Amino acid sequence: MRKLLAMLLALMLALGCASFSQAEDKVTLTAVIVQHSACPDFDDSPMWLKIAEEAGVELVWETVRSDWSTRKSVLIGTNQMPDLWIGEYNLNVADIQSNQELFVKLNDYIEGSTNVKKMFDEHPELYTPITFPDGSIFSIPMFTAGGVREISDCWFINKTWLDELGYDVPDTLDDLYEVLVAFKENDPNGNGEADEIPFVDFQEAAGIFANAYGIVQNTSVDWFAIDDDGELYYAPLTEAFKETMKFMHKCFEAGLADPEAFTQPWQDYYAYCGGDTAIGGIGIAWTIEALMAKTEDQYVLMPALKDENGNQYFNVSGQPARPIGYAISASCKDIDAAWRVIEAAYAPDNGLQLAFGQINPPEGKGGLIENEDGTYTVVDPPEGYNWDIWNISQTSFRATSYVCEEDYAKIRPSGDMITKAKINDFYAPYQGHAVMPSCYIFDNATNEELSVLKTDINSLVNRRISDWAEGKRDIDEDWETYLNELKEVGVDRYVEIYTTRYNADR
Ligand SMILES: [Ca+2]
Repeated sequence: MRKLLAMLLALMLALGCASFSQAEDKVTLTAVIVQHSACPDFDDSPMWLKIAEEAGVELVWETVRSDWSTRKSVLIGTNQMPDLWIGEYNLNVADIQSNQELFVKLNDYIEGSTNVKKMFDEHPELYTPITFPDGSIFSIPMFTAGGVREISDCWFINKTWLDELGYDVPDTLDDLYEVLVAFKENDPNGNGEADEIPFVDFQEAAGIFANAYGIVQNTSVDWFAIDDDGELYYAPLTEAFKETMKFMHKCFEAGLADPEAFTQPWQDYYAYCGGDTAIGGIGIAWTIEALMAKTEDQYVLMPALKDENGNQYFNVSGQPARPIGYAISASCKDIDAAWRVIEAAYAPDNGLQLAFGQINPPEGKGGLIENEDGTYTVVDPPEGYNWDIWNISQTSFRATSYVCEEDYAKIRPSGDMITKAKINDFYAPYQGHAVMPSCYIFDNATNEELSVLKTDINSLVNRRISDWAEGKRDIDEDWETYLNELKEVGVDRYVEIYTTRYNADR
């Protein structure tokens, strides 16, 4: 194709064709993207060619597929920055924070925009993770409504075993315990061996058990939670946490988890759960089939546990937004043109295409078929194709923009699509509880202080979770000692920093 274009170009130039003068005036902008191996380069992407056309630019992509950290330090360290940074894995807050002078402050561009401004107007919470303490904004987040990242891990139970033994899906801790014991004692997989592991990936259970004690967290912020009055608190300091730990211990002591639960690498339980015979009673993973590869049809999703008031809340993991989707280098040769690219990418039709693939794609390609009633049907992958890989190869993977709730509601998933969307839908009724936002931007001094506090405190808490569960320490006897140790490593200051920041937004 390129060769053909080059020949045509040569021919037209030879003929003295004037129609290319406009094309020659087009500014060429470089963009860098960190990309998955299954996603083709964007140079020939119809989605991105359309956006570039609308912005009146030509985009030249550098696609990085491995060793990004080395490449990134060269780009930033030697100031060979691309004009545009596009994609969710390119930059983190620290990259921008330590190099603010290398990036364009975008506040005025946002204010003067239509498409990008619409996203912020509809989701003002998106300002939080990108706004620096002085109010400056250097990046534009990506946000897809119904986003596939609201629940990172789900939990699920072997329904075949439940039916076999005459139990319903448990939704209280007492029922859960009873079922786990029954799984252990009754050879529910019927092979005559006591090979069942009632609860797989048990070290991840603490966060879910805690829901039954009223602790509902954004799991990406490690045990911060919000109480009924809207106050932020640090759960590991509370009686509810202590009770959660006692339940962990009760299960572990009764042999309801793998004895190696706190030390084994995750590959181990993926190996023993992935075989032809179901071994796990309850598991925690990204999807059911990720863990129970050959027995997934035996499992159903577990609901949130009921707390003492009968409420069911499930933890949120992260947010559907990716805070740093787009940034412009201060060295960009035409900053207005670079902004036009971002603004074009956030137009509703482009937002849909980037997230789901081309609208009305040619035969054999993935994307969305536009229906007469204004809805869109997702094109199925070819027979036998893995959905995830297909999806990555047909969309602008890792480089989406904005899909609002109204547009997302028009999407009709294909049969294969979105096990994950089904999981999100399943847990949606349990997500009414307020949680702390995923990330705040602090000044450099506070960041340094936090990084020490966070490391010490998390490691202390995580060590205790396993020690208590395994019975290496008695929870009641150890509790005061533990609280004092937390104080010694600065838990009061840690909580103060987050509380002050959280309250500033209230
Ligand atoms: Ca068995």
